[in-house]
Amino acid sequence: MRFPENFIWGAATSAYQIEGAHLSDGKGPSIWDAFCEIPGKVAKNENGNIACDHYNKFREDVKLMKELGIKAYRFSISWPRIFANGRKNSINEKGIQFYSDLIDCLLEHDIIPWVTLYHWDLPLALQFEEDGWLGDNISDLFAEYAELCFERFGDRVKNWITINEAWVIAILGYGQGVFAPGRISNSEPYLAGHNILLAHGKAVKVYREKFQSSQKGVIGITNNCDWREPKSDKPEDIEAAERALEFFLAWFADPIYKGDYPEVMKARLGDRLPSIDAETRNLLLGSSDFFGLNHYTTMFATDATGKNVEADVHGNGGLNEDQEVELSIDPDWKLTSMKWAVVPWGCRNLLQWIKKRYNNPPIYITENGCAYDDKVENGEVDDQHRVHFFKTYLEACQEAIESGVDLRGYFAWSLFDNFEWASGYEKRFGMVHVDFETQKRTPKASAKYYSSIIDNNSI
Ligand code: PNW
Repeated sequence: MRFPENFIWGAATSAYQIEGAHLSDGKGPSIWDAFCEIPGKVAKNENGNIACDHYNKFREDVKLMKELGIKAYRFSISWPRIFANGRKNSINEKGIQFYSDLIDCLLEHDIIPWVTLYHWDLPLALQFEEDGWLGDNISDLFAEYAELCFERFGDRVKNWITINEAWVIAILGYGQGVFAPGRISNSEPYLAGHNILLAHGKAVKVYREKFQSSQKGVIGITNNCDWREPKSDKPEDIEAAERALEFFLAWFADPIYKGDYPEVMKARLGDRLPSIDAETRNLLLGSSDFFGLNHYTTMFATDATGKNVEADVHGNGGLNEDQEVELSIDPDWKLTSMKWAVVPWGCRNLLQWIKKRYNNPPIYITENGCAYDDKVENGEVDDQHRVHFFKTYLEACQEAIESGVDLRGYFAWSLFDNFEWASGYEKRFGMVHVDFETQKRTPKASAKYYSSIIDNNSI
């Protein structure tokens, strides 16, 4: 089966993970620059100071994308490269020039830019001065930064993503403290999440009021969600899986598609979950032109009402106590080097769940991919595990499309091996291998496989 005509085939990256040049040409520090300085937060105490040196190598990187036949490139803009201290009074023209040149270079190669405005690298000054995503002003400051981007790049960028993965920012950054800014709390994630939604809503409002009709682009948000499969067909396990999906994806998608947080979250979190008043409801409802989805893995869900589930690698414990859901995996499932299970049918089920809950929105998978311990041998990387991953997940996408899901595009994560946050450089997600000593790029077998899929518009 072929994919729909005009299906968007892309690859994705993010600023801090690939650019390097972390303080070059007037860029200010971000919370990730600071977080990496804390011993023990990142594997081997690595950082994104150089990463793939994409800031200096973007022209050859775009050429490589063209050779691979990539049609769309999703990258993110680093807020502190644009406003060094996060505010309008610290505008950095050299940083703006970098993105402007990158965008021009992409367009010259017929590659469509898909731009994410926030992929986790908050200006450090705003962490100190505004308490990061907990602050009352942060959403307005984000909207001002977004406006500058629309102004300077919107003549050429027609696809905007406001925020990448509100769940990760809130839970991993403010709940578990494993990502910047490293806060540990069982209430702050819900306040951070709320302000992230406000930031998204305010940026969209600016775009729609001042730019959208003349620039003719689209804007939306990307959220991440793993699939939760009921462990048994007992009603309480079916409910537990549903509850887990509501705490994961509906937390951020319901306000946008239904105008309020899920009932189950309101009931279980009480005062910890800010409420959505009429004004906020208006701001958020209908504020995404498409449903951006990042998806990586699947777990079983078992009802754990009244049980004390111990914290473990499957994400149990901690904040999950609010849900009373126990997570587990099937021992037969194959794992990637992140220990994430490869379960393509979970991707299909999740797409169908979104279709049903949100009335069949246009969906773009803005990230999907896997990490493996790839090695260069005789100048080649034969990553057959990743080839298999893309093949089976794309087959699952086709099944979803056949069942009526309006899936319009797919972005592989990631174009390059890069700085994998708290895991450092050891976890390789790229279709293109990067030797971080020499900065040599080597397309893996999966890159060639992905090229052929794009060429044929079918698997
Ligand atoms: C996403 N989790 O992060 C990000 O958007 C990328 O920057 C990242 O490189 C990629 O996925 C691979 O990790 C996630 O723990 C990080 O559930 C952690 C989780 C999910 C997504």
